[in-house]
Amino acid sequence: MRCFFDPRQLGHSPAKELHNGSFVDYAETPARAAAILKTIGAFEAPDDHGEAPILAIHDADYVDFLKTAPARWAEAGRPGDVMGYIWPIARRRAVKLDRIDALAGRYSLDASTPLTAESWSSAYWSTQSVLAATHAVLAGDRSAFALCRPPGHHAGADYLGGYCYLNTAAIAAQAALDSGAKRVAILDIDYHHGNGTQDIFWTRGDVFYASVHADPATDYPFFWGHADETGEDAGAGTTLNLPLPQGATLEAFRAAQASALAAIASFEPDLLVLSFGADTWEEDPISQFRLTTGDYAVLAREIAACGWPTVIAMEGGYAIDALGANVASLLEGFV
Ligand code: SP5
Ligand code: ZN
Repeated sequence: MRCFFDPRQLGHSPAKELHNGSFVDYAETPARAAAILKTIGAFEAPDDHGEAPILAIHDADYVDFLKTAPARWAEAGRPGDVMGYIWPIARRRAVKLDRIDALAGRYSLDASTPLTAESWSSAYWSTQSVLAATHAVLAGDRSAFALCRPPGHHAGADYLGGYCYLNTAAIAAQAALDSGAKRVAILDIDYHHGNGTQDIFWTRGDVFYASVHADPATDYPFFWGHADETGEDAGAGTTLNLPLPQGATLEAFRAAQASALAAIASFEPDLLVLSFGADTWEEDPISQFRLTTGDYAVLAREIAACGWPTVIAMEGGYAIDALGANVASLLEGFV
């Protein structure tokens, strides 16, 4: 299977995130990607498809914020990485904002996703990696893997969050549609619900979003991923959320994934984007499922058996010592 990654994806390395009332070391580190690179070995650098596929999903003013916020933060005399501290909850409206703190709140979901001077470049090349994988699959490969880092599924059209800045899975799905696919499905098996991906395609009937994840009653992102969220307007019925309780093992995960695959089969997609997080692993430091390394090959074989051309986009997974083996197990199940 062709695997894509650009070394510029390593530059982004925020220092701290706000977690349960304290600033703690940022969990989404360059060492994650390095561990996967070391185990998988051969990666290709992606071609540059430019900003158009990004702007097909993300608002231009948000993209401008990602590029310019670190310099504006420094100009305002702030130390460290860009982080919001106020969010527009009540009576949101399109006020013209200039202050960096207002912008940081306007364009973010949480205080655990800082921006550094390298973030734009790393997020940009993360999307180029998923676009390269998408074009490999559109050209006839059965599957391709993009080592997306930073990850993407918590980022919406105009907001960052959950260690995500640009929604790689959504950008891949849209690129496939723009290259002639009629319907695309996204299966999200990261531990966390992909609120950004769901939000982006909420009212669209040409993209089916199915997610197996930790129940948002107990886990981030709390406000999205509940079973009664099924989409609206043209997207009514094209969102499927399958939350599982903490402690879930392969048996429960596999049954939920089978439900997702059956729903996707009824949708008859031309292409599948798999948002893959290895944070479902039994000893992940921030998550509470109990999948083993071998379980990823089992799950992958069941996805591959459906026969859809598949773009695999890396999302979370924070147990660095096991990350390479967990990704290798998933990829083995596909070939
Ligand atoms: C892509 C992805 O998996 N994002 C997950 C974001 C979850 N954020 C909430 C949990 C944060 C836990 N942070 C602990 C840091 C310890 N160094
Ligand atoms: Zn996750």
